[in-house]
Amino acid sequence: MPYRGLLDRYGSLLNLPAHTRPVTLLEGNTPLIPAENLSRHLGGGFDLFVKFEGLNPTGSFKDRGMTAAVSEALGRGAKTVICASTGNTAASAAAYASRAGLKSIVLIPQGKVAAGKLAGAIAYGAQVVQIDGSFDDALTMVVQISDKHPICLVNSINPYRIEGQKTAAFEICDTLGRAPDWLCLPVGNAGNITAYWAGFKQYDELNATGLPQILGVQAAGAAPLVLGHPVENPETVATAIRIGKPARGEQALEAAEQSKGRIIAVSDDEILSMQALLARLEGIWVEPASAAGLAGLAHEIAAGNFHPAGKRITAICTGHGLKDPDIIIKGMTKPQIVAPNLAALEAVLLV
Ligand code: AN7
Repeated sequence: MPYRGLLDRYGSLLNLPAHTRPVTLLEGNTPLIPAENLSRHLGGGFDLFVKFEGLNPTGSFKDRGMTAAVSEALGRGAKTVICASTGNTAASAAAYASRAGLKSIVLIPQGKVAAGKLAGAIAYGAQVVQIDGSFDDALTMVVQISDKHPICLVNSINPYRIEGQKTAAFEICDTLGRAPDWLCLPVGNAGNITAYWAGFKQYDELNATGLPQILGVQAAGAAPLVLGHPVENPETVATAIRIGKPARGEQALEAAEQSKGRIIAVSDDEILSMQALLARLEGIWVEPASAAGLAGLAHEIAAGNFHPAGKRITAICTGHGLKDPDIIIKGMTKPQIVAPNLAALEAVLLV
């Protein structure tokens, strides 16, 4: 059977209204990549898999929820969708809206969106509005305007986004034959952790696949769920999760508690070190936020808070490294320039 996208494959398990009209870019079906080199580097003795969500059509996991939310909006007769975004939601909303023939409007925090995301939103034809404020300000504004005008909100407050994102948990269980022992993932606005937990619970009820313990990871400068209060001016190199008031914060805490997991914070240095390690040891290049789940795992192992022996661990890498080229370019030494002849090349390579 050819692959026809997530609503085709898992639609019967998703709580979507009958009027839903599928809009798909054949999202999902992402690889669960064994990461033996990284597992060994972290001490070994456990199975580590990376669910590489950066391989979705617009380069992030947001496409799972967006196929559901835009399909519902189209079926309902919506003409315009809107979202606030740190970048990935914007690009995804813009792509799916265009495919559905809808207009998209995206609000982004000024100057804090990675180049590949902003370029994507523009390429897919969104009306992009920069807010002189944070993601949290932008989210408040899109909630207000969609309450007042016939514009469909496609942030993860929209329940169909969560329905679509549950499919990642289904895929992991289908591939492994059961849920992993631990699931590690970054947490920003907390839609994804909410969706994974709902998805694993649903699959366990249907197929007895078991439940993972969930390790949610925030950036230390944007860690409201660890601190226990909103963060007024969140700051982190991982701009995707530069969020101070997560819309689904309560549900994230519930997922951590019910799964006997936890939510922790890691520093920007830990995030960037893990981004580099994953690329160099495994050939998997992810954007900084996407390395947070693995950075959290490394942090917990190093601190002795977590004993991975014999465990099966899955880390969710939410977005592709190509989304944020600047973070690499800023830190690199400029490649050498060599005269266009063999002797010059030998002189630099064979010293
Ligand atoms: C790569 O695009 O919030 O906890 O507006 O882009 O479900 O918010 C992005 C979030 C993790 C956090 N990794 O997921 C947006 C946005 C990447 C992300 C998250 C985001 P949630």
